[in-house]
Amino acid sequence: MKYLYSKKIAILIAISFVFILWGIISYRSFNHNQSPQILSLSYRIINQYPHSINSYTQGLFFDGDILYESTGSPDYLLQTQSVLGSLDLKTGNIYIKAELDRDIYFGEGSTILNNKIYQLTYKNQKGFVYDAKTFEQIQTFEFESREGWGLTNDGTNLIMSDGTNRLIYLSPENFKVIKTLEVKRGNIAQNSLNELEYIQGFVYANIYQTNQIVKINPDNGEIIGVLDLSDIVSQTREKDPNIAQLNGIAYKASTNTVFITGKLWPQVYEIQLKE
Ligand SMILES: [Ca+2]
Repeated sequence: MKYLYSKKIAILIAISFVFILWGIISYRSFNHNQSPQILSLSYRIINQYPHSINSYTQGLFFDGDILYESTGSPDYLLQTQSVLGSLDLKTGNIYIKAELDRDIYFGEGSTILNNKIYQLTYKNQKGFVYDAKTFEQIQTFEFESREGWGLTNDGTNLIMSDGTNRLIYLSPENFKVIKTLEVKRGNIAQNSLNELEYIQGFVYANIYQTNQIVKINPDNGEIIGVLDLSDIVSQTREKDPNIAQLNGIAYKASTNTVFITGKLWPQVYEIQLKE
């Protein structure tokens, strides 16, 4: 009798154990399903244009239908300049509107907001503001990040990257930090956010040293889509083995297309995004 009683308890414990285990597994899978789904974004190439192989691209944006680029100037690449200029997509020439002294500054990301063009520098913790019509330098500003990388805007604030997983929103008037967004891929911090573009309510960012552009939800920093441009990168490398990283996204509103290029690339690609 006593033996039978112990056996019943053992069975009861075993059943409870199974239920607890089932509960844990269900809970974990439920939590897993709660993390955002990351879509693979697809695209098609609409057009290709020439681009100067001396342009070490750090910023790319449209003012109306005119494409602008800002470039950097690594010491070991003597042919490079830190300039801001418009691109002639027929020839690949860059018409220089402003140039920084490369002995002092390394030009980084740029963007246009309310008729002013803003440009970051890499390690001087300093940015420049130009009149978008005359390209006269009208102001300089300082920022807290140790390094300046990409720059875009959401129509109200400047949004900069600094090589970490942070997007920093700055007031275009007094350059105070409005908010900081921690960008995550699933639960993991996404570092090396580089050139940026704000497209229809989302922030797109090149990830340095990769062939990926990520689509970020600006409400919570979650990556919700990944655009893998490995095919475009290898196609470009076949044309010119000396190209450096993919870096440069510019949205052309009039055609709803996106222009993509990279450092020292011989080509600019016009692509259409599909989900
Ligand atoms: Ca851009």
